[in-house]
Amino acid sequence: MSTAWTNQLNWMTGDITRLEVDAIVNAANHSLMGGGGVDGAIHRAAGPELLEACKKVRREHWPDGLPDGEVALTPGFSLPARYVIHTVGPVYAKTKDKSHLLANCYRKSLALAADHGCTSLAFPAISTGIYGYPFEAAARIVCNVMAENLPNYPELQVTLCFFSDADARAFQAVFDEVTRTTE
Ligand code: AR6
Repeated sequence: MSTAWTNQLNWMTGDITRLEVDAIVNAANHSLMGGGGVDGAIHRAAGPELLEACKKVRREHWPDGLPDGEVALTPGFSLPARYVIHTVGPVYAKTKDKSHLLANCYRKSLALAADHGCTSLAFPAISTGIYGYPFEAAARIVCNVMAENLPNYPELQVTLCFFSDADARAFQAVFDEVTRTTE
């Protein structure tokens, strides 16, 4: 497998609401009405217009709520980012494999960003906070989605924005393992 995609992927520790990128991804919930974690931080930093834009998305496209693994785009309003891509990660369940839903969040966000001409996109660690997805399993999914999809978007640079150095280190370990075995 080609590893050229690794040049399109970076990661850092920090607050995603501060990033000057074309789009940031929000780990939202079905309602799109805001919440805790990164969702709350993004709504606070973007300002009240974001909630209004999310209400419009619900009315016009997803009256029953945004399903797991789906994506919706709004402007970023007061954020440095031009757009917010809202996605709903799966709630982790030991007895049910929801890895395809988490993969969909990443895959569909990449496609939507590219559709809107974005050349820089930042993701938080979707589902690994309140939704309880084990970090290492999620990191493996992220690596696989990036390896499979980034070659389709050669203009796109992706930043994974972790909230702690421990998460960034844990991702590094998974990334090293995945790229070692796919070289
Ligand atoms: N910048 C970057 N990462 C952050 C930030 C930030 N400002 N704040 C938190 N994180 P979570 P989920 C990290 O819980 O698991 C909300 O209530 C956090 O440390 O935000 O997908 C929604 O409305 C973790 O690593 O999202 C949903 O109801 C990662 O972001 C639910 O939480 C994701 O944690 C979604 O849960």
